[in-house]
Amino acid sequence: GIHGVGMTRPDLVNALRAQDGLYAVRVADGQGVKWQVPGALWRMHVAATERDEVVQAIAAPSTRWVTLTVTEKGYTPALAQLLLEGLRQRQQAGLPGITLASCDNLQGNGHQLQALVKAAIATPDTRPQDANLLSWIDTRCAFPCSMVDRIVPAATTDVLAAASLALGLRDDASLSTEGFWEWVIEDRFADPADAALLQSAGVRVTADVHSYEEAKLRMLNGSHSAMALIGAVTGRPFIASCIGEPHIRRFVHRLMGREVAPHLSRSDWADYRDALIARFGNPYLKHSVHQIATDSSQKIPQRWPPSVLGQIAQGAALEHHALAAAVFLRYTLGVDEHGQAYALNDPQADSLMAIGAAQRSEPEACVRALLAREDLWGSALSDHPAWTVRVTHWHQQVLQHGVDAAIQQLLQQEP
Ligand code: CS2
Repeated sequence: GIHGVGMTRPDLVNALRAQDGLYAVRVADGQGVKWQVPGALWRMHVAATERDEVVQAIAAPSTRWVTLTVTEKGYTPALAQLLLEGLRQRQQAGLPGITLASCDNLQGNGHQLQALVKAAIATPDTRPQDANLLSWIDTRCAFPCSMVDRIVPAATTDVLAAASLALGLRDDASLSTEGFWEWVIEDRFADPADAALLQSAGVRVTADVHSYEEAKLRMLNGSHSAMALIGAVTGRPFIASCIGEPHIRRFVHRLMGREVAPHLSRSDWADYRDALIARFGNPYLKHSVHQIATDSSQKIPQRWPPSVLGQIAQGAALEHHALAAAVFLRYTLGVDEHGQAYALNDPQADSLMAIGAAQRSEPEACVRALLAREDLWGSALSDHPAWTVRVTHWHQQVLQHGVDAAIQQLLQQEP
């Protein structure tokens, strides 16, 4: 069973408790539509208000794994302290170690989680007995890297209505997803026997998660972020509405094939790209562009700069990413091309909007200010002259002619 933990908001946990942890999942794509009711969730708590229960759950003798899906910005010292408290109790009770598996879209997510937890021990107020805790974690616990891939948009009222129709009862926690799923995880577990268990359920257990991670982050998530920003600025509400436009589909196809694929270690990238384009077009997934544009400042660093740097190293064109970065700057205006206002939902919203505010009167200075941000682009790419020139060019086109015309121009310029 799964003991589900919401980090802050009680609404989902409350809805699930009222339904005994049961909820409907619509699995729908070109292959058909089916409903499932997973029954694995048996307890639910909110970490912010029920901390003791969460710590006790981590420390419970029956607990074998903690998986984390807390989004890019969720890897905070507070998360580390929460995990650490549970781990400390396990150690003191003489219990076995556990596997802590990050499932977030971060490169080397297991390494990042492990570093975060260990850094939380090595603080100035470290208790002397925590020296043992550190070595207990190193020897008994495991932090495998993993790549999880399944598109699961936030539920819409459409999905809730379809669920109540299919089930014949109200379900406030139903979800819609695609048939495709892929979980690749590093063969590094507190209990080595878990490898065979996962494999028997269709999970790929391997020593090399890296090549799957980088392909997914740069191809799927990189395209997602580009389309999300394009959709937000042009007023197209869903990923499927973006990929349904021939010029955007060609743009995304070329972004992946020309600028991302050359730097991947995964060799079956062409099949992967084509499968992604089909998944993006799934008409059942009303995947909001504003949902994906949320926290862009936390997502872009994993998704775009590695490909751009790869292109720069080879002296190759980076036009598609430069146009996407230009659209990101345009997005910070908070109003689409039809005059419709939208909110930037991002921990960096204030600083991004401050950078972008004057872009109509001082476009070049605004591009430079955005591209100077090391937290977004990394030290190697921020302020890079060739990149700055191309983003400045596409930003001018976007402001003068609009995003669609800029994309068309890019497609013609390099057939
Ligand atoms: C999306 C991902 O919201 C986002 O940033 O790019 O949640 C994406 O849908 C998943 O990674 C698909 O596996």
